[in-house]
This record gives sequence, structure tokens and C-alpha cells, in this order.
Amino acid sequence: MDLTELNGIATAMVASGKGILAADESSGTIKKRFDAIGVESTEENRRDYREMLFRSKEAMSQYISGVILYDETIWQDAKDGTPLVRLIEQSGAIPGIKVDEGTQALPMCPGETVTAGLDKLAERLKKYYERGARFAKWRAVIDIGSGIPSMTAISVNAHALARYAALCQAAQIVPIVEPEVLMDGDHDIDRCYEVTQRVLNKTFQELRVQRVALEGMVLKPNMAISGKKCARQASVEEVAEKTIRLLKACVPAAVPGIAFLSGGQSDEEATAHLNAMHKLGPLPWGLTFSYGRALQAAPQKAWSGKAENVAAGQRAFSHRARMNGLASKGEWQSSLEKKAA
Ligand code: 5MM
Repeated sequence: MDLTELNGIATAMVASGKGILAADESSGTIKKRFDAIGVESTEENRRDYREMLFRSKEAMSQYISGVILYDETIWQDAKDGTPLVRLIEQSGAIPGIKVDEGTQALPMCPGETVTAGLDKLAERLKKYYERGARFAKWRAVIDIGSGIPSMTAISVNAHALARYAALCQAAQIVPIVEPEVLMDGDHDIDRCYEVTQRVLNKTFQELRVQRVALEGMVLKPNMAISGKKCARQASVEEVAEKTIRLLKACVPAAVPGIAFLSGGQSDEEATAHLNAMHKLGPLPWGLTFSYGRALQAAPQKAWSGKAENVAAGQRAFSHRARMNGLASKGEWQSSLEKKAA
């Protein structure tokens, strides 16, 4: 393992003013997104949509540091035969790959899951590296509800995240470690804080036990935020203040960067929260976005599967990428949120 190189890649992924595009929707998830805009989820449509994003010059060259791909996408070629992964490289962004294989029911723990995908991971990483991937992503999912999460779910998911991260570093690939505490329930922000703290502490304990070099990874956490169905929705300032307090307590300064998931927040909320956190600096790590829905909802709607809408889709993507790029420096203002034409 060349830790200097891993650290350089991780640092570039969280460079100020830039963030990561999570375009790694699995087949089931992208179908849901396409259903919402009335587009059939064929291999060609998925390719055309992602090609539109990766050819968005302004967004990709100025505001996107890296792109997380799904297995299908990393092997796909653009219409003109150029591998999609080369389009990303040519834009100056770093290609990455989602390597988990989704969640499975966790035995003895009703309602909880563990993320699968460790089998043959070393071989898969080798092939992804040869294709151009320089970082990877694995997402563990922790749900908050009555009597959950159990310590069992937190523990097995942290163990799997650390196993994955160690395998990545051995393959000279930067692991994005994503332990997502869902914001789906009616819990308040303090319950989210408390659960996320347990999850992050256990995850870093496992990372240390399995000898993962913290300097060569990126953390992708949820924010400390109210559940979607909670009657009291915390303000932007409260989310920012509690998230920074939580991360400072749990994430060692050796970690080069933190890139948030959006988790179902609206586009503007996700931007406003990141921006507000940067008002609370200085921070010990790079702090940016790795959004899926909060970057793609607008371009998906603008594109709607029509070739004549490609330019509009790219404008919508560039707008959101720019807004989040500014937020990653604490320079965003809500007045900049005029609709992309
Ligand atoms: C883009 O969505 C990713 C893939 O999800 P599935 O494996 O469930 O299809 C997801 O892991 C994503 O990278 C993160 O959750 C962040 O995306 P959001 O939409 O929460 O910002």
C-alpha cells in the first residue's frame, strides 16, 4: 500500500469548492428515479442519462471532484464509443465505484440489515482499479425505530465496513466509508445524534482494529438531523451546530475528509446545511458533499428522457453542483438559488 498516494487521492476528493457526485444507484433505485420522470429504465436510457451528467463541462470540471459509479456504468461506453470512465477522467474528476451488494436481513434482528459484498471483493477491486477506479464506496444502513438499532446491527455493519476498507487500501483504492443512519422515522435530532455517535464510534473502533489507515479514507456520514416525520424540525443552524459537534467528537483529525450523503433532504436544505457548517470553522478535516438525490433530482426532471432536453439537464446539474461547491466553502447564499433555466 502506498499511503502517500491514497492520502493524495482522498485529499483531492474533498478539495475545497468541490464534492462528489453519487451516481451509483443500483438497478432498482434508478428504476424508481426514472419512474418518477416517466422514463423507462433501459440500459441505453441509463447510459444516456449518465453520459449527460459526465459531459456537463462546467459542473464536472469546476465543482465535481469524483463520481461514484455503479458496476453497470463503469463498463459502459458513451454513444461515440468512449468509455464513460474516460469521460470522467477527461473532465478532471476521479472515477470511483460502489462495491457493496446491497443490504440483507440480519438474522435474529427483526427489521435490521447488514450490507453484503465481501465475497471475492479483492478480485473485483483489482478489475475496477484496472478500469480506472481510484476510490470505492460501501454503504451500511442503520434504521432508527422502536428498540432499534441494536448493538448487533451497529457492530456487524462496522465490522463489514472495516473489512471492506482494509481490502480497498490493500488494492490501492481509497475507501469511502458510509455508515448511513436513516432520517426516515419520527425521531428527533437528539436521538439521531445519539445513534450516529454510537455508529461512528463503533466504526472507527473497527477501522483501527483492522488496521485501516485513517489518512487514506473518506467518511460519508449522515448529518445530525430530525427524522422526516418528527413534529419538531431542527433549524439549519441547529443541524449545523450539532453535526459539527458530533463529528468533532467522533472523527479523528487524521481523516482527510468528510463528504455527506443527502439522505432525502431537499436540494436546498442539503446545500444550506453544508454551508452553515462552514460558518463554524476552522474544521480539522475537509468537509463537502457526496450527494445523490440532492444533486440529481433537478437534472432528472429537466432531462425527462428527451434528447432535446440534454442541455437543460446539464444546466440544472451545473447549477446544483455550483451551489454545493459554494456551500463547501461557506460562500453560498439563498439568493443565488434562482432556477436554472
Ligand atoms: C445514489 O444512491 C446510492 C445508491 O443507493 P442504492 O445502492 O440503494 O441504489 C446511495 O448509496 C448514495 O450514494 C448515498 O446514499 C447518498 O445518496 P443521497 O441520495 O442520500 O445523497
